[in-house]
Amino acid sequence: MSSLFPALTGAPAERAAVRFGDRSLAYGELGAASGALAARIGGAARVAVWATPTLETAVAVLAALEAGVAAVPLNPKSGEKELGHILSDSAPSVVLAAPGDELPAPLGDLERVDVDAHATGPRSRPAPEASDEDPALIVYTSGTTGPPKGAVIPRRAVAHTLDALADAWQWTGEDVLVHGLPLFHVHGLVLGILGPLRRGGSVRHLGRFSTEGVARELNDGATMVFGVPTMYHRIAQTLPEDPGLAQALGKARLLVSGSAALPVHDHERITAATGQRVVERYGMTETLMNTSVRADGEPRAGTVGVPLPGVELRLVEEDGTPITSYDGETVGEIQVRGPNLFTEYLNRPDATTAAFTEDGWFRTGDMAVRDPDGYVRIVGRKATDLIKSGGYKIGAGEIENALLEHAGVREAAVTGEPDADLGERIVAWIVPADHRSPPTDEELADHVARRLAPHKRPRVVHHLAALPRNDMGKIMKRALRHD
Ligand code: MCA
Ligand code: AMP
Repeated sequence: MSSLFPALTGAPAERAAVRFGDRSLAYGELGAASGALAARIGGAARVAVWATPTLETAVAVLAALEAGVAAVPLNPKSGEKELGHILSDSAPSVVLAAPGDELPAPLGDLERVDVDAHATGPRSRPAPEASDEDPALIVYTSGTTGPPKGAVIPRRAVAHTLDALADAWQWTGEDVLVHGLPLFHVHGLVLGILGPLRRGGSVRHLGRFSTEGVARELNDGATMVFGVPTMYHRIAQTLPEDPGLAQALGKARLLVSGSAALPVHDHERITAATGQRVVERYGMTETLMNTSVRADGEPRAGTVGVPLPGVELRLVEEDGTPITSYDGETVGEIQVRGPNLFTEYLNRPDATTAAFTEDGWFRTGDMAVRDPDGYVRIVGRKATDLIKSGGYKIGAGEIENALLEHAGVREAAVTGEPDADLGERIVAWIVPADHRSPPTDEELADHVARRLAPHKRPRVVHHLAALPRNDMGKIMKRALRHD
């Protein structure tokens, strides 16, 4: 297929491409650096990328895609158990990392290639022999039970979703995006880095999100902001005491929120202070983007807009019958079909088969209604064992297993509860092995952070004498209460 990023060789060499803090690359430099690395890794089956929020990650992922090699982005804060699982499951032949980055033990046996973000050389390179269906990325995503699964995302899905968003958002090479999202998930990496580069525009990454950083970049010519609801909530909280932030946001062409629902209250506070309406889009690691409120459409807080071009979307009843009435009331599961979809879960044919209907619709597990004009409103989720915290999807089972590996824990159950900042926070219910000396909350949080990842740590821990169970011995999570 043709290059996913024609601007790497075609845009003026001096045109701004990516910036992280005070380090930046223009298209000429990015084309040279990614070209040099692509030549080095070409022929590899799969490479892991130590996905810190740096220029090196952008260069590494572009190089892999330009070489037609699948990239597996790794969360640099992943704990040893999670990292070990991802590495043994995806079996990359090398790991790409910034020079000087210290890599933890599970990566010790893997060949390492240091990314030279300032390598020089020709920008032109032979077109990769990869086809549209070849994998571009393998992104790990949590399920209700067991370890995360690797969603295999083909090149055509990346191209399709980015071009559909360009249509919905009137996104062009003139846009300058600002964000502070992590680069090991679809939101920050595919939309936030690959998106601007496919358009021939530029992105300024904040390293880590801050309202000051967003205001600074908008005052300095940035036109779009991408964030998860927690980030917009923090913006809404800051606005009353920071008129400069309101002014800066007022200059943006488009503010986009996704990864979880943005509460209507936060929509309203931002609009009241800035005159801007935040646009929501709805996606998933497995499907990339499905719907969005369009830049030229009617903004409507509490909805995720309409299906993107090329995406088929339907709601179905519990028994699989499609719901045909758009009455804003009848709730069904969202199923989607189209070129935006992943191909499979790596090494998990069972899970792949279960995720699709017989006629090829992907079951999202999200529950929604449709307004009479087709706007989609997400109202919930089928699985209560999936928690969305800070925009991260976290499986309760994964945390329960990690907690049970702690010597001080006899039984464990994990739930999510509403949190104004994070959307949901992780709550652990444990039966200590010894009630006279139970593990401290901090010890359990550290244990989960070290095994899995810091964002998966329980924020609240309750101690119980026993977990409520039904006659079959199954934990009744709805009966979990703290006295
Ligand atoms: C705290 N920390 C710890 C511990 N406690 N580290 C180790 N052990 C501990 N016990 C560290 C954390 O690593 C973090 O470090 C810092 O302390 C603060 O942690 P935390 O409180 O968790 O962070 P936060 O500031 O509350 O984070 C909020 C956030 C974050 C910035 C909004 O949740 C975030 O980046 N969310 C984005 C999620 C996302 O991109 N999802 C997309 C997937 P440090 O500060 O150094 O990091 S969904 C997707 O892709 C689909 C397709 C879609 O639709 O978009
Ligand atoms: P992930 O598996 O981490 O890619 O997260 C995908 C999930 O995030 C979806 O299945 C939805 O539940 C949720 N999600 C993404 N965008 C939105 C949105 N705008 N509103 C509500 N939920 C969303």
